[in-house]
Amino acid sequence: MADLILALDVKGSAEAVRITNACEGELDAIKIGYPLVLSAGLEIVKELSKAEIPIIADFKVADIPNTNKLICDEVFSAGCFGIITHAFCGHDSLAAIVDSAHDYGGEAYVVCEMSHPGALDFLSGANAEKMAKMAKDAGADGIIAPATRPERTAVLRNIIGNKMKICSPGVGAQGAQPEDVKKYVDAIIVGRAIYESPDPKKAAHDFKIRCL
Ligand code: NUP
Repeated sequence: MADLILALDVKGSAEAVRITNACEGELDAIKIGYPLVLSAGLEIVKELSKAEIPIIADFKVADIPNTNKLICDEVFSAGCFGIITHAFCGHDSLAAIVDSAHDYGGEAYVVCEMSHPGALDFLSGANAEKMAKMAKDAGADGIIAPATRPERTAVLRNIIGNKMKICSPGVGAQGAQPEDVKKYVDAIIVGRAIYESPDPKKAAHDFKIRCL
């Protein structure tokens, strides 16, 4: 069974709260990112926290260690439970994120292979495998691996083992189905197929059932 994470890439707090409330009882976590935070401010975390489910900041952090730590300070002080980071800046940048997340009692997830077609240019293959190994060595809590390429997610699962989580985007609008990856992952990430649905609760419920 895989959890359901809503990718809440809507604009503004009113729409974010509307979708969150509509999906009450169906979600295991909410993932926020630049579209929402740039339009509504980081204060949106406090508002969404009323739903009492973990909030993960998908900022795909990619900077020097000091800047990464400063970003973590903001994210975790705002009330987020987790952060998504890139790993291609190297082991020290990654360590800053993982250590900072753990200092706050939070979790860090590392993008290894992305779900979109252009990922095949850089963020796939041997690079992805190297980053999965780096994520494991850094003590990260999980990785991001693509539902759109389940065979690759299986390869990355073999590298990290069963103690780390895999959160897998690409289900719904990007074409993957929950059944493609649920046996390899701990959670699927679904955005547009839920928040653009005329009935977000039903859409979320249907995905949840299909993750069983
Ligand atoms: O490889 C990735 N692919 C991906 O789609 C890594 C991600 N973090 N995401 C995010 O997952 C993307 O930014 C969006 O927030 C969500 C997928 O949304 P949707 O395609 O289901 O609408």
